Amino acid sequence: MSTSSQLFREAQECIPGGVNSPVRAWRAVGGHPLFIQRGRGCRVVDADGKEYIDYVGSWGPLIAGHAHAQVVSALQQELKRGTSFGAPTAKEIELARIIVKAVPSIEKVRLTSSGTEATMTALRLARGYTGRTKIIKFAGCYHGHNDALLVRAGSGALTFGTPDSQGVPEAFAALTLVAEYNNLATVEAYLKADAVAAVIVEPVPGNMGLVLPEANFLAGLRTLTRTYGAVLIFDEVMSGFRLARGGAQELYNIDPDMTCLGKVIGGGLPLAAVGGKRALMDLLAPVGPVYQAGTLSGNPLAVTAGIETLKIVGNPSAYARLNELGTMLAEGLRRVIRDTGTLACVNQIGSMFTIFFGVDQVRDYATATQSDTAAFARYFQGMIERGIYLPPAQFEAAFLSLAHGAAEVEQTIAAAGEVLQNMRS
Ligand code: KE4
Repeated sequence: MSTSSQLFREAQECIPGGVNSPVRAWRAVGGHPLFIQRGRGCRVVDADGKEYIDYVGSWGPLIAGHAHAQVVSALQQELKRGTSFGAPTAKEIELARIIVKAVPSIEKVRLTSSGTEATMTALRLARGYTGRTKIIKFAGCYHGHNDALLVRAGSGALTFGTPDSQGVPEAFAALTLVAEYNNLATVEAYLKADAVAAVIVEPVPGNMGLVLPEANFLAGLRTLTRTYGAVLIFDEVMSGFRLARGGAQELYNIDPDMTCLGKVIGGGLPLAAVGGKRALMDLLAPVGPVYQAGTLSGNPLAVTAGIETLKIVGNPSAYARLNELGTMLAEGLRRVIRDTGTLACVNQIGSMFTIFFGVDQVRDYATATQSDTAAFARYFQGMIERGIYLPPAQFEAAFLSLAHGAAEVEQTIAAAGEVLQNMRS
C-alpha cells in the first residue's frame, strides 16, 4: 500500500498541486497532505494506516460521522436502482419538503451539485429580479469560486494569498463591492451610493476562520436591504443544518430573501441548494427567464445521503449534543491556552470552532488576518503527530460531529495542552 508521501508525489504528476481542491494541499501548514483511505464515525485512517480524530469532516458535510450505517444502508439500496436518470425522482420532492419545512424563509428550493453553483444562481436570480448589477459581499467571506465572488474571498483564496483571483476580469470584479463583516456602516455607504442587486453574507462566517455576528449586525443587514431594495442572500452552505435545524437564520431570527445550502444536506455526496421566496424562485427556468441547470442536480444517490443525514441530525437531541461537545471543547482549549500562557483565542458556536494565534480577539477580516499563521502551522503539525486531524489552514472552521464523544474531546484538549506547552519552549 502506497504511503501518503508516495501518493502525493504520484498525484502531483497528473493533478494540479496533487489535489482536487487547493486547501487540501497543506500549503499553509507545511508537509504533505494525508491521503485518507477510510473513515468511520469521528475517525479517519490515512494511507499509512494511522488513525486520527477528524475535525475536518469533509469541511462540514459529515455531521453524522463517516460511514454512518443508516446512510450506507440507504445508499446501497438506492444504488441497486441506478445512479442517475436526468429526470425528476420522488426523492427530490422529499428532500425539498424537508428543507422547506426546516427553513421557513424558503418557500421553494432548487437543488444543485455544489455550493458554488448555489451562490452563483442566487446572484443571478437577484440580478434578474432587481434589474440591478452591483452586489455586496464581505471581506473574508467565501461563497465558492464563481468570478463575481472571488473578490477579497476567504477560505483557500485567503489562505493562498489570492483573495482576488487572477483570471477574473476587472469588469466583473468592479461589480462586486466589498464591505467589512460586523460593520453596518460600510454596507450602508455602498447602498446609498449605488443601486445594489444583492448583499450576500455568510451569516456566521467560517472562511476567515470562525467569526461570530455581533449584536444587531444581521438584523441591521435585513433592515438596510429592505430599505434600499437589495436582495438579502444568506450563504448557509456551511451553517445550514449545522448550527440549528433552520441554520443561522433560526438562531438569529432573520428572514433572508434567499438562502444557499450545501455540505450537510448532501451528507458527503455532491449536493447543494438555493432556496427562497416564491417571487424570486419562480423566476428560474423553466418557469421564468433566469436560466440555471445541472446534469446531476438532485442526483438520487446524493439526495438519498442527504435525506438520511437530515433524519439523523433531526433527532431532537442532536443539536443539544453538538452544542454541548462544542462548548466542552472550546472551554478546554481556552483552559490550556491560559495554563500555557499562550496568546490565542478560540471562536466557537455549536459544533464549529477555530483557534487563532497571536491575537486575543477575531471579529472580522482585519483581525483574522492579524493572526499568527506560522504559529497555527506549528500547532497543526503538533496535533497531527498526536492523532488529531484539524483543517490544514488557519482561515477555516473545524467541525464536530454526532460521532464525536467526550472521550475524543478530552483527548483533543490534552493533546492541545502538550502542543501549546511545547510551542512555548
Ligand atoms: P462548494 O462549491 O465547495 O461545494 O461550496 C462553496 C462554498 C460556498 N459557501 C460557503 C460558505 C462555503 O464554505 C463553501 C465551501 N467551503 C470550503 C471550505 N471552507 C470548501 C472546501 C474546499 O474549498 O475544498
